[in-house]
Amino acid sequence: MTTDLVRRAIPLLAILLVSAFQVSLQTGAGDRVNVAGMALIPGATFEMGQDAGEIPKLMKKFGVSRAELFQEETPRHRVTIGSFYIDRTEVTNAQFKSFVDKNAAWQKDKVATSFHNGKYLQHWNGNEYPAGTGDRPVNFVTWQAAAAYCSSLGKRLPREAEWEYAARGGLEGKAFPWGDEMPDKTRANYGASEIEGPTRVGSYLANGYGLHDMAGNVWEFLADEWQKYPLDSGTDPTSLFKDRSFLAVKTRRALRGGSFDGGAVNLRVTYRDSHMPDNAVEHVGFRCAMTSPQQSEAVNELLRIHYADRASHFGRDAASLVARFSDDHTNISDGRVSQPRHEVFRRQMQAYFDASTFLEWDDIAPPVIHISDDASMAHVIVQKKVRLRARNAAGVEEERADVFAWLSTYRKIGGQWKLTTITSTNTPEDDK
Ligand SMILES: [Ca+2]
Repeated sequence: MTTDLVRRAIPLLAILLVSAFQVSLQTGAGDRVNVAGMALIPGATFEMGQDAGEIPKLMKKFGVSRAELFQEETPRHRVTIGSFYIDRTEVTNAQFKSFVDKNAAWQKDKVATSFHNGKYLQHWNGNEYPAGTGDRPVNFVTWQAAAAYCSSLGKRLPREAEWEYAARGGLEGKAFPWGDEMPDKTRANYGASEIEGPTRVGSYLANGYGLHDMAGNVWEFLADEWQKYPLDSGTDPTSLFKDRSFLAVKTRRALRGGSFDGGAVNLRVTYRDSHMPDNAVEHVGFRCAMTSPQQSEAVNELLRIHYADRASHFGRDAASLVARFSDDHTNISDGRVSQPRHEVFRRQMQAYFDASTFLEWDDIAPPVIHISDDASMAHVIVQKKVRLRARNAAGVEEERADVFAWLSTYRKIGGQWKLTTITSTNTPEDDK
């Protein structure tokens, strides 16, 4: 099987698995938050923004004469984010209506004048959106109304770094959520699509994380104050949502993603803009995000295990590796099933490590981690390329490269994550 085939097969497998899990979870406060319609994005360290050196090329590519248009995206810098949930689509008119029906303070005729520019829900008739637009993104909303909506569901607005990482959909260094190909009207609702208004959410293909309209349809309000890069990590803007202090926000807020009204250049995952928080306009809406401390910690622990496993390979440390396996773990390797006892397995692994020198372990994509409802079970999917030097059957040392696809099942046993099943397929690189 080629690497490409492995790449295509894994997301399918992931979709099948995730559907087996419940879609609600416990927040720290004990309230159940509905995560239906959200995607779980694993925490990561990534390169945010754009190199200043690329600007002349970008100006030419997008036919832009003003370099300032790209200035706010620079410098490119490393950012680390924790795992989080994010809505798969923009919040719709129908969803926003159920919010204002329950929260009178945010109804069009009751909202405080200090919270909007006079255009809040201007296209609505009282608490009714225009007929036939229930599945379109809500627009003419303010940042505060967006924050209040998310807060009412135990969620919050996404951070700018989270949004950019999520928009990339697992791709590295690409311009758009789908890659580097230029936009056209089949990919996103933007100016050249000539729709001239918001369209049904999810009308265009999702990116690698299952997120729709991260390019176009409506711009999306984010939690962060508008700042030059790098963003100040001292104040976490998501803390605003815990005590509803978002109501006191008066400063400009970041926007992302472009809209039905904008150019191809705005659809780039790094492109930045900002509005005042009370600025309700036609081309801006939002989506929500959420951090679950329990699930977040589980994802982080499993990622730590992943990197510790990697270190065990390079350090020839079979004892540490095997300690992370449950006593009765099952190993399915290229279709062969075994249940090696702990000590036997440790000796096998140590012999393999002693005979090998690991030169490279490169994750082809970030590990995909799915956590069960109560954070007691998890699936971890890993694709990696491994290059090592080892003796062959004839006793001659040779270098080989393999591509592995791993599906591991973990259970929390005695407070520790233990690997219970590992299914792996191994494709020598030469077979490609
Ligand atoms: Ca959008």
